[in-house]
Amino acid sequence: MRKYGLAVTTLAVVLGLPAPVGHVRRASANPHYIVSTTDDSTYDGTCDASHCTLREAITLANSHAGDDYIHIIIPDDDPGCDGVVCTITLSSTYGALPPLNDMSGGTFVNGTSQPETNPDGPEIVINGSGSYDCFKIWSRYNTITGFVINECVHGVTICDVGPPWDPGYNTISGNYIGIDYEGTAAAGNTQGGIQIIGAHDNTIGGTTAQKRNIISGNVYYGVEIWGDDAHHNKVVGNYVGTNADGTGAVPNDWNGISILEEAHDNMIGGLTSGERNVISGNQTGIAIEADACYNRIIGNYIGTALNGLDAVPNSIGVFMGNAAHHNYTGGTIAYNTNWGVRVDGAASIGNTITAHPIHSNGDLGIYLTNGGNGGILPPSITTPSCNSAGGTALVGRTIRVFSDYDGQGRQFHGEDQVSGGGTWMVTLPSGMFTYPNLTATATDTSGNTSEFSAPVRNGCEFLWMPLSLKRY
Ligand SMILES: [Ca+2]
Ligand SMILES: [Ca+2]
Repeated sequence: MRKYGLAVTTLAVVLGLPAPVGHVRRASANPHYIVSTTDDSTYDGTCDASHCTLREAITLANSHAGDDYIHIIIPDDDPGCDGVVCTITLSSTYGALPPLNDMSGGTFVNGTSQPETNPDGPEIVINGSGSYDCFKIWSRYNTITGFVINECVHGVTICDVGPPWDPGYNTISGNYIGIDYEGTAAAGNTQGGIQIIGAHDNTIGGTTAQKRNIISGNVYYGVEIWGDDAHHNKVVGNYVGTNADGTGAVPNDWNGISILEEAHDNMIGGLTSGERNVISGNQTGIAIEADACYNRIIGNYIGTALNGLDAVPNSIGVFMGNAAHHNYTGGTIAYNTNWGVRVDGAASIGNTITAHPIHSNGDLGIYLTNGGNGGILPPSITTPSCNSAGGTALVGRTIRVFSDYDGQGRQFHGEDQVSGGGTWMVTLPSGMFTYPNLTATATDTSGNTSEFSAPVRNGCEFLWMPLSLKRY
């Protein structure tokens, strides 16, 4: 898989040249530390040709001002290597790895420098023995890529610990976090996969397959974004809760992604297919809670496999509760065993849901409860036909019309804003509705979106049935 740049990187190391990242830098100013052993129990504080542990390399990169590169090139006769992967088990003598904390420059921690031996994933396993945090970041512009990160307490923690540190602009990409090196079975971190606490502008994943993280099998959550200084983080292009093929569940036992405690303006997914996360197989796919606001969930597959078609259910697709407000949910939400989207609580308001398709969820596609989204009522479709739907609603509301086999939103057909006369109408430019039932949602000017309306037949079953049957 992600052997991008390996040959160049390895050559660069041999020649003492800078790694192929960033702009050209003087090698002498930006040392490469080459980790050469899996044994974390010996620490002499130096990295040389005879001995360099990951712990030593991180410590030296921190103390050296400016950017640094840590490559992993462990001989295959190292006792920690089995011919497929090399496992660095954190020592009980030293515990958690030291945080990356050099505010004068970022550190690029590169597991992809290890020669290819594992056809199913990264070659270097970091194992926290179930007792220790593994990677920790307190500073800026760091990258962690190309690792299997298993059985830590937290796999990766990006944490604001206060001045002089300010964590931001870090990248976590191309890792297996909480799942084994074959990408098929849980080897969970005992609290969670990636934790972003009070940190901003970090990127989890990327838009290419090489940058995809598989974040699955963690005991509580896959990714947690926490605190009012946690903003403008992006989670893009990852598989969260599935195997490495994106075809089956390897659940994060609680939430795939948690956004909470006033975290705001974070982006899960994006408008391009490369930014899409597959968030499936978890207890709850995405949970936004505790005053988290202005977060955007766009373009993801939530409850489906990589192909967007097969079911890999979460229990709940998206949960917004406990005063989660003014968040936005789009994308595909299907096959979740309970609700597609649940908005819960009287202070959970202004949450706009334009997601489609939403279909085949076990309970309602959109469920408002305990005053969520102000309990805004869906519109009634009073004039259904083969190619149009209309009705009445409060002036200013935006009505979105869908068709479905059931009462959700398998196909989006268009929207209209309720006119001064209190009426709305969506008319297809051509053809007729895709599925026999019509539903609609209403969104008010404060951003609250309703449940789906009770489904009504589209009024052209006589025409629709024969056309539909031709497909089977
Ligand atoms: Ca050493
Ligand atoms: Ca440094």
